[in-house]
Amino acid sequence: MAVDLRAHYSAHPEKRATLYFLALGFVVFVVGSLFGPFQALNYGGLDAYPLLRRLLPFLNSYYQGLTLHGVLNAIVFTQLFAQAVMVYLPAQELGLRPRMKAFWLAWGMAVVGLLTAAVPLLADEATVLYTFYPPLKGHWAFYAGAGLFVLSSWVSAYVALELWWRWKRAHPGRVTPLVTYMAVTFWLMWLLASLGLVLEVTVLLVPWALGLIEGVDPLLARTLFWWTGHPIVYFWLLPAYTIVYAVLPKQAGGRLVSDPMARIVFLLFLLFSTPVGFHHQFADPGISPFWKGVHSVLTMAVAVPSLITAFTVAASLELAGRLRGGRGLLGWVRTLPWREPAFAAPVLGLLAFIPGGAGGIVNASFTLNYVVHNTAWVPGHFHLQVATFVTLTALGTLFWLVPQLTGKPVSEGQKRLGLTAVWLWFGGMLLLGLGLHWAGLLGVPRRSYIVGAPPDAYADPALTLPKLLNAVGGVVLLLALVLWVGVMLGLLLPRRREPALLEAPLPLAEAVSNADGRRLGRALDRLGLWFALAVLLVAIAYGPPLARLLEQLNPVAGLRLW
Ligand code: HAS
Ligand code: CU1
Repeated sequence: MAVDLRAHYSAHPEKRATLYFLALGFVVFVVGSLFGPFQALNYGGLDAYPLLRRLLPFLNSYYQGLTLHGVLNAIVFTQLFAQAVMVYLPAQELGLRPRMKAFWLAWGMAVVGLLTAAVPLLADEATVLYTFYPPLKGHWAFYAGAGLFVLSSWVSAYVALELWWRWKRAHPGRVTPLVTYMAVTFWLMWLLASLGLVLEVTVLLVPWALGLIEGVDPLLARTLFWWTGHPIVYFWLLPAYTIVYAVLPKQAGGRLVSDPMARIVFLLFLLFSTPVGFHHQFADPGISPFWKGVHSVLTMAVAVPSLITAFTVAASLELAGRLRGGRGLLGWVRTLPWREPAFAAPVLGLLAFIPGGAGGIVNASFTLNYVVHNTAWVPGHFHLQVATFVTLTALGTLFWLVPQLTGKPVSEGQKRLGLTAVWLWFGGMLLLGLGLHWAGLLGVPRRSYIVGAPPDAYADPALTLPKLLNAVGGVVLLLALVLWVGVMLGLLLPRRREPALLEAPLPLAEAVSNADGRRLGRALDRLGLWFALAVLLVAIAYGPPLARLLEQLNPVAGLRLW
């Protein structure tokens, strides 16, 4: 049967906008990921960068590629995915049409911001890595573009919050539905969290890069950066958590064991995500150890919602496995739908998230941090977190979301190939994660073109195995990426569409215990109050140390090291 796509999209304009965010996000993901294997080979002791330079003649150095990799994969891809799902999911759940002008405005700002930042990045005028620490000084267009890109997320926040306000007005006294609750806490968290970065870029970096002010205080800039730089990891994480709470139990054939527990988790992220940034600055002078200690303790608090998630999601999966007939201590694991990439991808990601999270606790421990800080251990940590769990969940999501947005069916062959790509990605990241952690413990620094060092610098025989793991991991990941692109083209290029897919409802799991109609549910729903508390915590954790930094400013002129 022919599908009148135009009519469908005019009834559901949010689907087209969501598709635009996803499409841009995944193109960026693929481009950014191409640099990764070459960096892994560097950490494998092999210099493959000249080869990459032959393919991409604009590339002047390892660090230019590394900047592109970090900016595109960590900042751009993750935000675009969040802007797609954290608006689309609540809109579908509530059955409301988002304010489409604002939805498109967010997309337009993201595109213009991305293009503006891309020009200096490609021209090697902003090789400042994705943390752009002063005194490294890039072209103003990079900072302005990045700032505009981040500001587009504020427009997405408005679109999601407006949906919620509209629903609340129409349903006085009702408790917010779960996915919308997750989206609202997520966007509130991000509004508070992103303030540091927006201030850093607009007040310090853009005027400085334009020559309007002569210097910038590096410590102040770093502090504002990490105000956002830690919670940004939860900005990447929570869309994936939303999916593993709200959708995964359904795909597993079961139910979410506790809806109130899921709400508590998101509320804890709203409260504790931001006042913790000093755990990235333990080694920075000029911040009192007292405040570093406070942030270290609060970091332990923000690990709690992930520990609760481990319990709740595993229990939901066990329930599903037992409903499918699984018996015994672990028999239920086997009965889960491992052949479905939409299921396998996030679950494999969750498995990698366990060692990644344990490493995070090590990082957050004030004293242990000195052992691992600025070593390859740190990229090992975040490749398990964002590059494995978050990315695999995003890849898995496409298998049910793209058919719903486009009407295009996923064939059995595509599922099999997709599953292979997912396993390769998981395996490659485990090898790389292990190799980088291990090399880091042996003192290999992060962000270093180690193959360019003097020959005996990294010749310690103890490094042989971790180097091998990194190199093999990189090659496996390149294979996974190529296969993944093939699967996606195979899914998107054919013109066949099935109307039933377009009409399919969101695959949302029911919960065993609910929040609606309960006192706890109503208390958790008082989000204005909880947001005020979150602001207060940030004011306490950042107020005095920032006041101190502002009292003793030490502006320095910029450097160009590339
Ligand atoms: Fe981190 C550095 C501490 C989580 C990302 N982190 C980074 C950087 C990035 C990053 C990008 O305290 C580098 C920044 C830079 O360039 O300098 N991190 C933590 C802590 C957590 C944590 C305490 N990080 C993340 C997440 C990220 C991320 C999530 C991305 C998405 N991190 C740090 C610290 C540093 C740091 C320091 C600075 C290091 C330095 O010196 O520079 C916690 O949130 C982690 C809690 C997680 C857990 C795991 C729970 C397990 C779950 C899975 C359960 C499994 C199931 C499967 C259900 C406690 C939820 C069952 C399966 C069946 C088959 C049944
Ligand atoms: Cu952090």
